[in-house]
Amino acid sequence: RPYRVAILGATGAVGQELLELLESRNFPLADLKLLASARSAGQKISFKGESLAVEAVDDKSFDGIDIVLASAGGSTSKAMAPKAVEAGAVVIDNSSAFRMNPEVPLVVPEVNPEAASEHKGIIANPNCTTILMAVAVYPLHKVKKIRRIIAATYQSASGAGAKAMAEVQTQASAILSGQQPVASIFPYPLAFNLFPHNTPLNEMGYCEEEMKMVNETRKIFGTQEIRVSATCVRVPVLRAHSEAINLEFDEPFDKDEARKILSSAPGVKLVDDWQGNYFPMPIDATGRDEVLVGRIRQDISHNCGLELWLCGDQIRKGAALNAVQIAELLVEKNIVKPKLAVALT
Ligand code: A2P
Ligand code: 11C
Repeated sequence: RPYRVAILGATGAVGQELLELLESRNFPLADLKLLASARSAGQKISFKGESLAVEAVDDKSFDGIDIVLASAGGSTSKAMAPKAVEAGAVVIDNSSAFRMNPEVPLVVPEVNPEAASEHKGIIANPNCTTILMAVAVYPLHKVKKIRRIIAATYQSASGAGAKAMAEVQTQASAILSGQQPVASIFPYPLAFNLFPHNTPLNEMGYCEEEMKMVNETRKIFGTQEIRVSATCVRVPVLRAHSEAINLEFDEPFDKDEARKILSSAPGVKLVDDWQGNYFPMPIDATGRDEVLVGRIRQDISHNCGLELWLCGDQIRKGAALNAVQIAELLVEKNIVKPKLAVALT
């Protein structure tokens, strides 16, 4: 049956992509409600040739809604998701608010679709860097167990939202016309620069983004055994993240076997042209659904090691597409309503 869907954060970078995906993937919609902050109330957004007005979210916004796709930040999700669940909706939440809650499935449909069946009203969409890495490395982990992952990320401005994307463009124009770049969303100018991800650091010196890659990967893969260490860096790219990934397996993993596995892995596109020296680039990943993977090579420093490089659209597979795929999974398995009638509050 068609579903009544609300997008919370409809005016944001991810919200806009959610609209595009619901339309292009022909999601079975009975009704679409666009929610954001009071700042955007009344703003018109076109969807399937119709002009829809954005509404300011409040406690009553979710009456009659079946599915909420939320991407309006952690504090908004914390405040609003329980209200939506009380109103009978399932919330697919793109924020970090509920990801590590043991009652909340954390789902990448190519990796752990079965986890969605356990939902009690909220399903969390993982962090973008984690999603992109999981899609690329899980097909290898299924064949031979990964013992350790060392990742370095090159993250686009879009991870910090639509205003951050605009800021880096304004900074670039300022620099090119001989003016000083101004940073307000980011702590430093990003145009013609890069800096370590600016989320808070823990006592070990890892930032939140790095710890998300550690903890979320373990939850999605269903094992605490995998050791993960990451260095996350923001780079002046608009909307696709890149990651250099070193994998250590329990036993040697031949690069040609890895390439073969990844050439038919769901959600992956192999871009591994050694003759042409052509490998994934953010410019090619932009606007694409697949995670581009290449430079698959034996690690010369470890006989059980493999190296790979990936790029993926942060707004699309890193956020909006993964959320819509989860919604499609719920529809396909007929589990939009939780199995237990116990709402998570
Ligand atoms: P608004 O445009 O009204 O501020 P992005 O990640 O691209 O910055 O987008 C964030 C999204 O979250 C926007 O749609 C924004 O709406 C929405 N948002 C931010 N704060 C709130 C809030 N307190 N209540 C509802 N929506 C919010
Ligand atoms: C970034 N990955 O690129 C972040 C954005 O936990 O969903 C998303 C943060 C999150 O800055």
